[in-house]
Amino acid sequence: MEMKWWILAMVIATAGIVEGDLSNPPLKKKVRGETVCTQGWECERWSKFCCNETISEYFQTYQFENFFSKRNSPQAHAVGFWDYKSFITAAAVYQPLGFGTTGGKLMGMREVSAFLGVVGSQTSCGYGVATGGPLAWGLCYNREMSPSQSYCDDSYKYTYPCSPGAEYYGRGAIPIYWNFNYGAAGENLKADLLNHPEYIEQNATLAFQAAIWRWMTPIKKSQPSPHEAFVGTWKPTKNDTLSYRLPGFGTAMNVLFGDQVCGQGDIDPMTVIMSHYQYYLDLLGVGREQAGPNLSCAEQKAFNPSSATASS
Ligand SMILES: *[C@@H]1O[C@H](CO)[C@@H](O)[C@H](O)[C@H]1NC(C)=O
Ligand SMILES: *[C@@H]1O[C@H](CO)[C@@H](O)[C@H](O)[C@H]1NC(C)=O
Ligand SMILES: *[C@@H]1O[C@H](CO)[C@@H](O)[C@H](O)[C@H]1NC(C)=O
Ligand SMILES: CC(=O)N[C@H]1CO[C@H](CO)[C@@H](O)[C@@H]1O
Repeated sequence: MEMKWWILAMVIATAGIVEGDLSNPPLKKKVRGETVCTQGWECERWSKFCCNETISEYFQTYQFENFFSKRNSPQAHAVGFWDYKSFITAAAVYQPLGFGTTGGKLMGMREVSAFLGVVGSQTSCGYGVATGGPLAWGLCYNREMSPSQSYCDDSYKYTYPCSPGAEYYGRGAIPIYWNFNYGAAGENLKADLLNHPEYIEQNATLAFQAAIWRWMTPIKKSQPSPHEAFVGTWKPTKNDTLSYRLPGFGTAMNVLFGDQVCGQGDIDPMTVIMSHYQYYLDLLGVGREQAGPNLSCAEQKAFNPSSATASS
């Protein structure tokens, strides 16, 4: 009798674990007074960001297909390259650092829409709005098609020396350019991108990882990453406020594209990125009215004016 009760208890406990695994609950512990968690393969490093939902819980395959429905059409330049699994696999490296996992589910959905909105606009086959014509879809490219140079900056010859014959033209889901960016991204991702920049156009996981690296990394120490600017963990300085740089999507665009996109009024290069973000919010059912404050960077001063830097 005693024995049977024990077995029953075990069966119930086991059932509980199985059910728990299906809904992917975080394992929690306290580290120096702070709750940290780990959940599933997607967020397995103990982190304060992993206690909420992971990206695959609120962003699923069919939604990725809706975002990029024409990426495998005959006119696309990267047919068969991009897929949902590569995105989630890539995101797993950065979810413990807060990518898509900062501030709760709504913020996570907004951040994935914002990031993929930039991706969609930068890899688009055309210049129309995201909702528009057949040329507007994202993930059409995985590399810059007609590079005008090999993007080797020799002033980095001691830190990120160019590899003979290597070309550091734009590659990835948010294209990265220049030896110093390939070098820094490669260090972060433990991939030898300085000697093998071509890895990014051969491997969709790396192509997404390089893009998420760009999204999660400030260009300069004194500046926010696009992620920090977007989710609002960044506090603007007085200079930032005077330059109309406030937390929101606009400042994320500013970090990524500077005066190519920002501070020029409502120019197409900016509105195209914004409209991709807004369209993806609609597709996720979040709705574009949830895009957050300071969506535009039309009036912002660029963090890094193009006359002074060649980093984007
Ligand atoms: C987890 O989600 C809650 C509720 O949405 C949110 O308030 C909190 O900031 C989130 N925690 C982290 C670490 O992002
Ligand atoms: C693609 O890159 C990922 C991330 O670095 C790596 O884990 C994977 O093995 C690579 N795939 C191939 C086929 O090289
Ligand atoms: C603030 O902006 C001014 C003018 O653009 C600049 O000269 C100064 O270096 C900036 N200060 C900081 C701390 O960034
Ligand atoms: C310039 C601008 O639009 N600033 C807005 C940024 O967002 C904050 C918070 O919602 C608003 O108060 C500002 O007016």
